[in-house]
Amino acid sequence: MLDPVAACFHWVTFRILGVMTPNNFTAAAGDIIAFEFVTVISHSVVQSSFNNPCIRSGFDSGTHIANEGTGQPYVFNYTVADTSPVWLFCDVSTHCKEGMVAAINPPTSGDQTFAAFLAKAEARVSREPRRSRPRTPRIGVARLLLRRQAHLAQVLRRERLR
Ligand SMILES: [Cu+2]
Repeated sequence: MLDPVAACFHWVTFRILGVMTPNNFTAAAGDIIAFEFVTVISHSVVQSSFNNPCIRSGFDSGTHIANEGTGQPYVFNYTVADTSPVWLFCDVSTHCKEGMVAAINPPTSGDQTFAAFLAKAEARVSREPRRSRPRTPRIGVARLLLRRQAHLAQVLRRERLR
């Protein structure tokens, strides 16, 4: 939990491995959430909805990395309007369905908790059928070269027999 005395300013840091830290917390109207982009891997913070965790339906920070050259974090500030839940995700690549979501003021009970939101985001992965590729025998380059040599030798032998 964040210190309620310092609750007018929240820092949310993006980590490389798909997590916003913290990813679920309470904030009061007027509080500023500073989303801190500290990695060389792009992330974003985009508002979504509980029912569609990975679909934009509100503000969008744009895609950011740490400031180039200085390595200092790029900071995107968001001011909390009221205490109703704000659902968030990163819209870069597959980060959302890998669990890169967050919520400001999510209900702590009922069916719209942060855990339910996270499960919904990640469920998008399991619902997508895994593409099963027909297995083609993989021939290493060395074996391929050996085969080619054998073939050439055969051709030469045939030539000599003529
Ligand atoms: Cu991301």
